Amino acid sequence: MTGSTDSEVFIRTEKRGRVGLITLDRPKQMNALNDALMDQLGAALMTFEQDDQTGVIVITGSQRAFAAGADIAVMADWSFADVYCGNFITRNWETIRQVRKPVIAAVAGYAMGGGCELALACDIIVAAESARFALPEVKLALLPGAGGTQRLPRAIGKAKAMDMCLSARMLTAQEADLYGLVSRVVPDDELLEQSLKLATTIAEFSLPALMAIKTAVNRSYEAPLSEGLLFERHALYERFACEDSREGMHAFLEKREPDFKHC
Ligand code: CO8
Repeated sequence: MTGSTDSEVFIRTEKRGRVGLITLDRPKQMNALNDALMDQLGAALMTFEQDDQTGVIVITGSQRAFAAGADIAVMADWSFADVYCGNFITRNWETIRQVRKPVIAAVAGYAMGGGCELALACDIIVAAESARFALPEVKLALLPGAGGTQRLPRAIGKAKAMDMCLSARMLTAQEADLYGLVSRVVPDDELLEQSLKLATTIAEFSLPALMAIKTAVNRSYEAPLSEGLLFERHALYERFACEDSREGMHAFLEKREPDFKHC
């Protein structure tokens, strides 16, 4: 049912300063997402989330594929009972939603189906020129089930999202940039370097401020404007209870670099 043995490892993790890097590593299947990979990804995300010395997390894949979607070979013979009783997706796909630190997807090659949805669940997508984004589940008589029908229209609007979901249209990195799906496009050979550079820049800022910003921006998807504005105002007030905010403002006035303690 899982398409792997318990001992197989499908991700690699490492620390680069205050950045936690997670590399999806299931090359023969183009990083197709199975239970074991998603369990390992969830565990790695939570490890970095709980690590005081990590400020930002980067998820990347290979040159050929960020991830080609859910593992079709595993899903092919599942029944309704398998997915319903087994709580498919919900049981181990949504750990990323619990992460309060910023998460960057560094995408080269194919980001398809669940792979595209994983990127959409991240806070920033940096795309290599080779990146290709699609939600081709319709070809399998399925539909995007890990947030694609909800996050894609919020990212690029209904017209483009319907086109992608209903026709399986694949976007180039340039199209994804034009439509607002990705934050920036970089040459392939600079993807990791530029993503880590961006992550390092972000990770140097005060972590509680970063978490508050992430929460407030995400709230704009969930709440009416008046509620979102109220949430934002209180999030700002809370910054004044934080040592880092005083340090940031005093450092500016004293024309020096701030020394954030991430508290
Ligand atoms: N699942 C399983 N195996 C895969 C997958 C996949 N999603 N994608 C690629 N592979 C395997 C191929 O079967 C092939 O294996 P083998 O060498 O043993 O034959 C190997 O990876 C290389 O693939 P290709 O030979 O097809 O390589 P190409 O360069 O010709 O094509 C593509 C690359 C375009 C990515 C092509 O492989 C493809 O179209 N893959 C399927 C993409 C897809 O349909 N994704 C959506 C899957 S459904 C889904 O994600 C549902 C989401 C629901 C929520 C998610 C919950 C987990």
